[in-house]
Amino acid sequence: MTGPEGIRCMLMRGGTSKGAYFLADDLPAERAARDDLLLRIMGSPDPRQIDGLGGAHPLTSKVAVVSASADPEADVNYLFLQVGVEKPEVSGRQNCGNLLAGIGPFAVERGLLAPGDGETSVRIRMVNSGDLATATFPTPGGHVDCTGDTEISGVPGSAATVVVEFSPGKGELLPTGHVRDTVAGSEVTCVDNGMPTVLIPAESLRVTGYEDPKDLEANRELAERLREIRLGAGELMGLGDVSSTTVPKLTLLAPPRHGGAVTTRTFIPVRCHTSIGVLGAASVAAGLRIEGSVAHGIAALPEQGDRLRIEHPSGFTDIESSIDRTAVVRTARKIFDGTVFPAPPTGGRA
Ligand code: NQM
Repeated sequence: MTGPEGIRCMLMRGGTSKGAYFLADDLPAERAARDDLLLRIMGSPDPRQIDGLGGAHPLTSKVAVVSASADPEADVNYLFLQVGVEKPEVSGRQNCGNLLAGIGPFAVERGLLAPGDGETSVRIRMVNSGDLATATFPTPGGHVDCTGDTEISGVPGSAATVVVEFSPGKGELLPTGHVRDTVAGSEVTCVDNGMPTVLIPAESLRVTGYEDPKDLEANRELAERLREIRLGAGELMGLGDVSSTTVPKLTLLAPPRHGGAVTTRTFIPVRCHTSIGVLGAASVAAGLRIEGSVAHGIAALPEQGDRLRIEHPSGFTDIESSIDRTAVVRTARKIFDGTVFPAPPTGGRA
């Protein structure tokens, strides 16, 4: 079979998401050419992404671009790109803490840094925000081994632990300058601990916050209310016109039901997350701790310790969250490593 030239690519599950990982050197340096190529690799735009690697959902239409870092504070640079499913869009406006979990193993496998004998820590510059994270994972005998006993909600089975520690970000925790704002008639708290997020009491939108994501997605009235709130909050958060961007996210809050701190349903921003993003959870956790936020009267904060359990549709995410520290346990797994063949520039795409 003849066709276009292939590109070296690793498909990995990172946390509860899945994406195509590339070395920056294996992609075109010019942005328009790179984005066009990524759309053809992922099979976008097409609701089924039938002709590419994408899994027909924003959580499985993700790309990580990795390179060695010249920055003395980092080993590697990680650029996250969200590839539209139905729209021909590639956006670098947000981070992804789930794909972040695969960056260390990928970097070692590609020879960007030498593994430790036992475990390896990789300092990662998240290019999208400029913030730093450190990922630590087992490398028995100097090799990446994704197998292990750690289970995370939303992923069947178990895999090796990846501990991700975030350095304090440069952004404002309260981007509007207020603990609460009234936006499109709803009281919200806009918070950013790595992911711009609007916290909204579920009850104020006439839902319980315990619904199945599919039922929430099917609720047209809710979708319209969320759209109005997001547009207003985006302006107040200094993000400008957010009508076609992936941030801010919207998280509906309800009292916990399984011993955690809070129940969440997160819109990213149109589809409802089947669990919750990592930095999304970190932002929710920070919001719960802010005196006077809309989480007051909804969340149940533990009396001791930094760990907050964020409940979500497929279980929970535990976040270690204090003023100067955010950490989370994830897992990651190499699914394939090889050569991906993009659809030809004009062939087959809608
Ligand atoms: O918040 C989905 C995901 C994410 C982002 C999204 C993420 C994070 O679950 O750090 O991981 O909010 O678009 O992959």
